[in-house]
Amino acid sequence: MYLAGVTIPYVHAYHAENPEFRAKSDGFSVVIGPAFNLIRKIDRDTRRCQGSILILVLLVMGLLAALVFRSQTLARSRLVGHSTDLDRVQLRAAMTDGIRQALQTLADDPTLMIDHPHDPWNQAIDIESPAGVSTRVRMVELSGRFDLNNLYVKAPDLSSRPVQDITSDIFTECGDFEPAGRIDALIDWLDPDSQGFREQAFYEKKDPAYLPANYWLSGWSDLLHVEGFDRAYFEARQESAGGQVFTAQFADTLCIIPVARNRPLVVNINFASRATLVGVIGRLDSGIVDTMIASRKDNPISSVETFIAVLDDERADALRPYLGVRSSHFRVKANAWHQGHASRMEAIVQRDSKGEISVLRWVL
Ligand SMILES: [Ca+2]
Ligand SMILES: [Ca+2]
Repeated sequence: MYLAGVTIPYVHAYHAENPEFRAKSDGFSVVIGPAFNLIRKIDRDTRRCQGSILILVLLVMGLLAALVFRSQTLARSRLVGHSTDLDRVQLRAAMTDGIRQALQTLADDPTLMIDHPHDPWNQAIDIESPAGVSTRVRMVELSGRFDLNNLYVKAPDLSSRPVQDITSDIFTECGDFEPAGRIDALIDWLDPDSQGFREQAFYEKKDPAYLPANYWLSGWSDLLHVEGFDRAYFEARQESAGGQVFTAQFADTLCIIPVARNRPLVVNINFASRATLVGVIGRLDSGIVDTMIASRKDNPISSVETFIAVLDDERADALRPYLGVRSSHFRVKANAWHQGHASRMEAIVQRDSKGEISVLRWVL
C-alpha cells in the first residue's frame, strides 16, 4: 500500500541509499524494505506516546504558568495604577490647598493700593502635609510687565503715548531692532476687523492655511501663529541674553493677560524691570527710570506723580495712563512632590482694589 500524497517520492529517494530505512511520521512508522516494497505499519510506539503525553503535560503546565504570571502582572499593574491615581489626587489636593492659602495672603494684603516686592504675598509658601506631600506655591507678579494684549484697546486715549510705540521700544530693549512689521502683524491678529496686511487673506495663503484669531492672546504659544513670531525668532532673543544693553528677555518685560479692557493695563513701577520702564517711558526720559529704581529699593513708591512731575504736561499726560504703584494681575504657581511623583498647577488671577480675587484662567 502506498503512502498518500507527497511523502512517497521523498521515501523513494531515501530508499535508494538506505534499503532498511525506517521513516516515521506522527503516530505511524513506515518500514521501507526492498526497493518499491513499501509497507505501512500502524505501530503506536508506546514510548513515543508517553513522550507526547509528557510534552502535552509540559505544555499545559507552561500555559497555566503563563496565565498565572499574566494575572499577577495585571494585578501588580492595577495596584501601581491605583497607587499613581492616589498620588495624583494627593498632589492635586495639596496644590489646591497651597494655592488657596496663597490667594488668601494676596487678598489679606494690608496695602492693597501699593504693591512692592516686600509684600507678604510675594514670599513663596512651603507646605509639608502629614501624608508626606511637599508643596511650594509662588506668586508671580505680572503688573510689572507690559501686556501685549494692550495692543488692542477699544477706546484708546489719544493723548496717551501710542501702545505700538511702547511695545516697539520694549522689543528693541530685547534686541529686536526692526519690530514694526511684527507689531503690525500682532495688531491685525488681535483686532476684530480684517483690514490690514496680516489678516484673513494673508493666512489663507499659508500651507496649511488658517485664520487669524481676531481676539486676545491667551498665552505665549499663540504668538507662534502670528506672522514674524516663529521659534527661531524667540531662540535668537534667548541667545542674545547675557550682556547689559538690548538683551532684556520677553518673559521679564512683557506678559499676556487674557482679559478684556477699555484702557491699557497699568505697569506697577515698584516691580517693573528697567527695560520695561525704559520701554514705557522712552529712552529720551530714561533718567526718571534710574530715579524710580533707586527710590523703590527699600521702600515702595507710593505715587507716580513725584516722578512724572519733572516732565512737561503733555509728556506727563502721555505716560500717566500706563504707570501705577498697584498690582492687579498675578500668576500663582504650585508644585508638589510625593514619593517620586511630581505635579504642577498654575492660575492667572486678578485682584481688584478691594482685594477681591477672580481666577481668569487655570493652567493644569
Ligand atoms: Ca500691597
Ligand atoms: Ca484682525
